[in-house]
Amino acid sequence: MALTSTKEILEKAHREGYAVGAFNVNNMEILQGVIEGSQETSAPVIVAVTEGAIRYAGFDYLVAMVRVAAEEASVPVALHLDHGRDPGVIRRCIEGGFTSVMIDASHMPFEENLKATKEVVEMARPFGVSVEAELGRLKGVEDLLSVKEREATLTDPEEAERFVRETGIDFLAPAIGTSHGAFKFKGKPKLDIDRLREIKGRVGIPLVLHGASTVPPWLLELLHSYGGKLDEAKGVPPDQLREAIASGVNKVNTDTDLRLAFTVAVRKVLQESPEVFDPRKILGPARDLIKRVVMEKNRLFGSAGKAS
Ligand code: TD3
Ligand code: ZN
Repeated sequence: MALTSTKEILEKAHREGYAVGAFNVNNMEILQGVIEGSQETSAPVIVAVTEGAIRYAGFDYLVAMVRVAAEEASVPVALHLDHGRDPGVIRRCIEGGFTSVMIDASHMPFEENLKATKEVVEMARPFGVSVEAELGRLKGVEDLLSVKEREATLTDPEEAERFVRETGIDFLAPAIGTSHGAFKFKGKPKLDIDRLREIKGRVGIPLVLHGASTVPPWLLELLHSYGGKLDEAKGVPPDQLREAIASGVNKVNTDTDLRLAFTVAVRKVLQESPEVFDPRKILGPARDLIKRVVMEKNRLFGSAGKAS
């Protein structure tokens, strides 16, 4: 089928109380793994590309690949710009067939974030493209904040309410304690679920969880067994992710876990079969392991079986 509206996919998830995976893709094998995993679990799926992915693969290449993927797929597929910052890129996505864009002005002061976000909503409306925005800041473990400073980076529910009302965005990404990458927590992982519930109650639209990779121990173990090195890596515990979904998250952004799967599979072939030099024998297993991880994710998110 053709690309499906992100809003349609997420409104259904919001109504029925589950989340849909937004998986980052940079090349054909990752995309195929994401689509195959979603088909196998009958799950709707959001294909996410960043400005970095567009620089890497090229805008037209990515859009063409995702369109073909959607045409061939038996499940709804949406195409989303993740963390849009460059107004030129955002405009190109809106005009070029994306079903949603994220404007990430979360690094700006509140009023400026609001203004920049509103402008993107106005730009996107005539094209029927939906808009995600971020309020609050995602911090990594390396940012070394005190408890009080950390608190200040999390989304204020009252501000969230005003932000959604005045911008007219379709989906909100609040900061509740996650961060991007493989090193999310120094001590015990802790998401601010109470804050999330309050935000959901006030805004009443689909919420997005960024930095939601779980960094599965089995993948880390494999990575280390094939010579990779990622000591102290820590993701969001699956139980807390489940709680976040039960409390109003409807889109779960996942990049790190796919990168880990890709790297584990490539390391395995290269280490176990030194005679291999056919790219298909190196990247095929990466596609297969991504498929397996995506299947596991869709079951955890509750999107499995929700394709129709
Ligand atoms: O927006 N994204 C994906 C892109 C971030 C840059 O890699 C996320 O929120 C994914 O977070 P995670 O936990 O997979 O790093
Ligand atoms: Zn993100």
